[in-house]
Amino acid sequence: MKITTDQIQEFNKTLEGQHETSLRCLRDKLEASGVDSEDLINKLVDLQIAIPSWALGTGGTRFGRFPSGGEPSVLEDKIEDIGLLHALNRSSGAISLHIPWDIPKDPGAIMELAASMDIKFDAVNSNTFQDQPDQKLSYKYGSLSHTDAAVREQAIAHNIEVIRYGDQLGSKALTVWLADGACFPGHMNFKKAIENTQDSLADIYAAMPDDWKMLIEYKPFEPAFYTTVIQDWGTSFNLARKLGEKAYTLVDLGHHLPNANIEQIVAILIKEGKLGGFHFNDSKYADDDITVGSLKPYQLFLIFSELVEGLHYMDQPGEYAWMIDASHNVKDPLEDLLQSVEAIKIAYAQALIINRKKLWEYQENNDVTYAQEILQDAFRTDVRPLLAEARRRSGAAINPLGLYRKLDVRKKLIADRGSQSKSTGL
Ligand code: PSV
Ligand code: MN
Repeated sequence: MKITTDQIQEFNKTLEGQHETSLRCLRDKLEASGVDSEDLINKLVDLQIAIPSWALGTGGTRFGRFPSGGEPSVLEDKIEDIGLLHALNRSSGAISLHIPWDIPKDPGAIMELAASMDIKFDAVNSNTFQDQPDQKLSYKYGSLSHTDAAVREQAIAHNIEVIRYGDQLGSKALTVWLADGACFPGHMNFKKAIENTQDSLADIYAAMPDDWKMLIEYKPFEPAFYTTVIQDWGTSFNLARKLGEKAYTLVDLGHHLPNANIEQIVAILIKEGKLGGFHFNDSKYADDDITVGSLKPYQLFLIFSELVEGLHYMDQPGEYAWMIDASHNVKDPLEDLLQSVEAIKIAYAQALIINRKKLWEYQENNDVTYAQEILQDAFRTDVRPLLAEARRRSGAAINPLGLYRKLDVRKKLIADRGSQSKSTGL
């Protein structure tokens, strides 16, 4: 299924009057406080968020799964789904593949299909957390950290194979997330496990093309319940530091123990030049993988505030991988992804309107009250008309979710693919 320019324009016409009124009000308010709203709109047009190939189907837990139908079961259909998202918001112009869930059988044809929808290939993800049917050795007790060198070699070879796939598609980064860890105290020798991991990563690093990045994800627990080998940002940072300048830390918002100060982690990684990118999601308890910004929008805003602050701090601002990593248990995955992209862009726009100079002044003078005020003033500004304008100018829908519902996209996907079609992934 495709959404045409005519459908978008026709829909936008019905919303234009109301949109222009709210945009005018917001622009007046922002210009009065010295914000260049044109510049802001351009920045919003430019921000693209990668969609993971595994988030287009219904997620679930070990207790069950309740698919709503029309899921994309092959890579071509997944790209088609991202094409729909990108047509609706013009902000989802990248896909992140998980191998072997989504092996491109004919890379040339896949690239052509993606290019026809203006979609690029973001970081590729390896998978040594599951055993595949044709696999020789098991990852039951780990992969890159395993006690047995033969298992480590198999996991290294897999990661190198993933790089090769990504290279054929124009990806420039490998994301490594390890489920390696221990379920019970005593099982894992901490020092040996991290040493093995460091050595295995060095072999993978050596096989990366020069213009690639390695993004090392961390997570405190799950699926291992006692501990994970790369449990926190410090461990990831240390691995990346030792590997070299092409290795970075990847921050998945859901991979922190409760109440961790993620914005501070982000600031320190920026300062050290080791922030590689994000997996955006939201959570209340642990790795809940729910819609970005649905629970802690202020935290998301504070993270973006550090990112914008980083633009001033660095001589050369870093280029980060922006990706969603979520699971949709009871919502239509495409609707959830539209909401997530919107939440990310709202946080970004709010961070851009912070009066940075004043904030620095208040920080220097320890004016605690006004430092807080300046942040909250930006956070409490409804910036959605700016997002809508950025979309309108780039040929997207003023209200993507509204058009998605109006066109009855899910119903059409079910008619095309059937009510039982299942997506690969977790
Ligand atoms: C692990 O929880 C994780 O965040 C990693 O990024 C995986 O690759 C992804 O989720 C798989 O769903
Ligand atoms: Mn993740």
